[in-house]
Amino acid sequence: MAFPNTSVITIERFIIEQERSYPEATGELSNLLYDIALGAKIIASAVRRAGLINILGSAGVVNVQGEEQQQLDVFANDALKNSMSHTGRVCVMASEEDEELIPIEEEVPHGKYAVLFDPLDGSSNIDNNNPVGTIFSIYRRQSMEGHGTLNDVLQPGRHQVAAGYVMYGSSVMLVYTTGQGVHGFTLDPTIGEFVLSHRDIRTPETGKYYSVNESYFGRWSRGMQRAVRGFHGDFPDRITGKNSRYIGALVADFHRNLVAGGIYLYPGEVSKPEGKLRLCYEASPLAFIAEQAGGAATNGLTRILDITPERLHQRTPLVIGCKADVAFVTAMLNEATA
Ligand code: AFP
Repeated sequence: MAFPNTSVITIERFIIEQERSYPEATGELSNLLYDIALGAKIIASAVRRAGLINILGSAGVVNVQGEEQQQLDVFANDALKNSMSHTGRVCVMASEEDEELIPIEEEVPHGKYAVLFDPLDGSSNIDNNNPVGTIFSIYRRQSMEGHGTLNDVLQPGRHQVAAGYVMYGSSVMLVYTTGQGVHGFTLDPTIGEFVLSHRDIRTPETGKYYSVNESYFGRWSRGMQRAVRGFHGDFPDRITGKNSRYIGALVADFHRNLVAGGIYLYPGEVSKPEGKLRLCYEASPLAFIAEQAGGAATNGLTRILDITPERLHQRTPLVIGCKADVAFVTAMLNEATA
């Protein structure tokens, strides 16, 4: 009989080993990452059972983005809050599903980290059994003590100390960076642990896929239209044509492109230049991961990690993926306005 491998590297072991290279580390960030991993396991089990126990469907409330919330969104939001709120490691949280900051209760010690998350991204995929994801972003607090403030969460993305995502797909994967490369873990359901499956993920210089919702083509600027035509193969002297892949769940599209090579775009429209995605909950954390893997992320022209958010739910256009492909989009946008 073949027994499972007993020397697997769990996420816990990996984080502890990474922490050893920082003698001054207190272990608080490591513990915060386990807290999030626990929240992710709880969400994963609910996502897996969603079809079975009939908790699918709208919760009947509309979130701050004006979108109808699914019940699983509410559950995922609560699971993450509950996995972090009592630990004393966090001073404040912010969620894509909550209009205001999420304070930490008075009687709980207030820690040194501010955490932002999109608990269930791509939730319109739930009803069709397609992948969904969680995205998180961690900053060191700016305020000195007590309750965290808006200044703690409205920091430019380059100040992140960690960021990651969880993809609930054919398997559940947690991918994160603390600024020492990007590492991926797959949930082994038989032991209930995330085990190291993708060490030091590097994305190619240029990719074979492009991911964008082309039904909006007519609403984009001329420069953006030309960039996407480049991906069709219309300018072979500038860029090789790519294959189109679009799931409509950012985490799933981003993950494929990160590992296999590609670019994801969610452009602004001429009449809605800020686009759809959220800077703090989606663009900044994934930009940190993309850069750590050797890729790039811009709003078309400006590096995402250099943008200081002014509002919690601020939106931004997003161009993210392989470096040469992201640079091509910037060049096409600049040429169109020259
Ligand atoms: P939902 O959470 O409303 O499904 O939105 C998902 C998302 O924020 C992101 O995950 C997708 O890449 C993008 O929006 C899809 O948006 P379109 O349906 O406009 O292409």
